[in-house]
Amino acid sequence: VNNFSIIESTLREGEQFANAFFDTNKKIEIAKALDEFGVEYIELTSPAASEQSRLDCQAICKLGLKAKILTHIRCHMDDAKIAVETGVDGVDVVIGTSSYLREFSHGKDMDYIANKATEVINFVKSKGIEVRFSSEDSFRSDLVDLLSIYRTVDKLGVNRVGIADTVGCANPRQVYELVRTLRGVVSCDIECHFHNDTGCAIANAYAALEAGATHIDTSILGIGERNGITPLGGLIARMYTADKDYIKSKYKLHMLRDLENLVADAVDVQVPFNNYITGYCAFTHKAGIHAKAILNNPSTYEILKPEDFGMTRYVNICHRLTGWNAVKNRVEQLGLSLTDDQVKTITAKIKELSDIRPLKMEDVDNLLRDYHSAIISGDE
Ligand code: HCA
Ligand code: CU
Repeated sequence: VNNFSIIESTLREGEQFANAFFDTNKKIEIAKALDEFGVEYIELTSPAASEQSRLDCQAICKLGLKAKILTHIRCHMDDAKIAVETGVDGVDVVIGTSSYLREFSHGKDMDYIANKATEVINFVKSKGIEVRFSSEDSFRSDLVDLLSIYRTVDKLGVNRVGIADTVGCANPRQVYELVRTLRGVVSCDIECHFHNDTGCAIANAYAALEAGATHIDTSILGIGERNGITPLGGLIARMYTADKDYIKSKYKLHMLRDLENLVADAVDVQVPFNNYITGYCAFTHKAGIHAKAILNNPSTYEILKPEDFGMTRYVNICHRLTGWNAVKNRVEQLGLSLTDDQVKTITAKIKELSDIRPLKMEDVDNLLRDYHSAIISGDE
C-alpha cells in the first residue's frame, strides 16, 4: 500500500453521532489531540450549519496546528462564501449523485450538478485554498454519471475527488473496482469515506488504498451518522499490520487510548470491550495453549505489539482453560518458588475450582500463595 493521509472527521461526521455535542473548548481539545497524534487533516462541521459552528471553525483555524483544517459544505455558493472566510486550508464539497438523493433529497439533475460544481470549485480555488469534490452515495450512483462528473472536476483542478459510501452498502471488492476505475480517469488525489452499517468500513478503506486511493476519512471510535464510519484506531491497526514502520513514523500511537477516552467521555459512551488496540481484552490471552506460546514468543498470537501502543499484555490464568506454563509464569511474577510438578498440582486445583465458579485474579493469587506457604511449612 502506498502513502496515504488521514482526514479525521470526528469534528464533522462525528458531530452527526446521536450523542455528540461538542462545545468550543471540547472541539479545541479534540483538535489539538488529533493534531498531536499526527493526523494530516482535521475536518470540521460546515460554518453554514450554525453561527456557533462558524465561530468554532474560525477558532480552530487560529490555533496554528500542523494538521490542515478543512470544512465540509454542500455544493452551494452560499455555503462556499461563508467557508472561505473562516481561515480553513481547504473545503470539502459534497453533493448527492445517486438517484435516491437526486429524487428524494435535492431534486437536481446531473447537468445542474456539473454546473454548480464548476461554479463552487472555481470560486474556492480563486481563494487559493484546497478543494475536494465528492459525490454522496457513490455506490448507488450511475457509473457513467459518476465518472463524467469526476472527470469534469478533475479538469477544473480540484485537489481531490471523493467517493462516499454514505449508506454503508459497499463491499471491499466493489470498492477496489470503483477506485481502480476512477484512478484511470482522474489525475488528482482520491479520498474515500465509508459508513459501517454492514461492518466493512475498515476493510473498504484498505481496499480503497490498495486500489490507489490517497486519503481516508476516519473518526475516533468511528462515531458518525447511524453506527458511524471507519474508526481511526481500527484503520491504524489495519495499516500498522500492512506497514508497521510507516505507521509508527507518522503517528504517535501511544496517544490513541487517551484520544479515544477523551471522545468516549465527551459523547458519553464506553470504549467497546472488543475495540481495536484499546479494548480491555485486546491483549488478553486465555487458553493454556495460547498462553504458553505467548510466553515463549508473543508474536505467535499477537499481530499488534501492545508496547507500540502503550498497552500491556495480560495472560489470564483464572479459569479452567488455563495451563501449567501460564500458571508457572504467574508463580514467578509473585516471587514464589515451586517445582514444575508442584505447579502442575496447583494448576489442577485451579481447574477444579473454576469448574464450579468463576475465579478472580485475587482468588488465584491467594491460592498460589497459600499452596506455597503450605509447602514451605511442610504441610503438602
Ligand atoms: C452525509 C455526508 C457524508 C459526506 C461524505 C463526504 C456521506 O451523508 O452526512 O463528504 O465524502 O457519508 O456521504 O458524510
Ligand atoms: Cu458520512
